[in-house]
Amino acid sequence: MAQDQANEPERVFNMYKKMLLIRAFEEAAGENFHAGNVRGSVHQYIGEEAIAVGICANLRKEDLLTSYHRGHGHSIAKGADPRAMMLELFGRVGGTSGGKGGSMHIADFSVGMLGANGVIADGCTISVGAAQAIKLLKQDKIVVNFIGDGGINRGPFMEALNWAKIYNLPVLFVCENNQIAATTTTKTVTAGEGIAARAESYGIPAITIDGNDLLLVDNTSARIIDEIRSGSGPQLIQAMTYRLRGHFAHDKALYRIPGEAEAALEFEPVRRTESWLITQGISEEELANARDEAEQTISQYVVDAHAAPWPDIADAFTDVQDVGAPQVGVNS
Ligand SMILES: Cc1ncc(C[n+]2csc(CCOP(=O)(O)OP(=O)(O)O)c2C)c(N)n1
Repeated sequence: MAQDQANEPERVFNMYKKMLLIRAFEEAAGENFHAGNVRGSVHQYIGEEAIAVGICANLRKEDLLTSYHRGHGHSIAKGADPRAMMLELFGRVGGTSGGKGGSMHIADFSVGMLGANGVIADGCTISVGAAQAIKLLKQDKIVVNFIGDGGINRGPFMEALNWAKIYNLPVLFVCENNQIAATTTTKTVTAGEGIAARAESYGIPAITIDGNDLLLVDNTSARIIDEIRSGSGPQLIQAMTYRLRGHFAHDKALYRIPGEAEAALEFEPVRRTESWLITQGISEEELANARDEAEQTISQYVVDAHAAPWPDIADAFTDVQDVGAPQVGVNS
């Protein structure tokens, strides 16, 4: 793994614990989707955790974040409460959006998480709007937009790059390249030289890194985020990774090349970080304790989610735009 200034074992151990929390959350989300406790869809971030954790370790609470449909890890890494997130997945009172948003719409403005988004690439334009506001208000903060590799082929990505560059906005685009868009190998549907080249064609500096190398993600984003804070304008990181599960929880990923997922286990970020921590004197027992703690914490949140009340039917009509539709079922 890459080593640089910020890689004190204690800092990395804390990031590792955050990755474990995300992984335990995602395992529980998948299990509860299959058990029928979580409705809608669940896109697990398993295997990609180092990107969210490494990037967000370099953000301040007031910095802003937008995400896409695979957004649980980004929310947790930015500081959203995973208990409230679990209640949200279960559709219960106490969820991050009162149980109305579900898995693909986790938002927590109190930590700068502006929202996950089920519409591919739409987080890009939201991030640029937020960055424009920061600039107009002369605020000292930045925006990070996480996007998948499939998202770069939609128009909003191109609009966002153009606008961000023209106005020299403080935004970092992070493309998490897990190489598959749903069931399609992304490079077979992407014209040109790829993601970094596309950003560079707008005059935006772009770098491609191994997104499963937590220390490298941490060090690279520390430098780039610092540059953006100092007025460099937008930049892009392409973080190469691999999703270890299907596109969504019920996808068995039969389109994969046989043996591919098994081979990818060797490079997945949790194990790699464990190997590095061991070289730094962290014991196997400490790692096992950290894993147990993450699993127990999330298990308790699942228990809490089962026990939490359902929203009142009348609440279905609050927090939404009032277009004068009849409120069927209310007061009847
Ligand atoms: C505008 C739009 N078109 C199509 C879809 C259907 N869709 C959901 S996920 C997905 C693939 C996304 O791939 P990528 O951005 O690489 O993210 P990943 O799922 O690989 O993390 C598609 C096409 C959508 N949600 N929004």
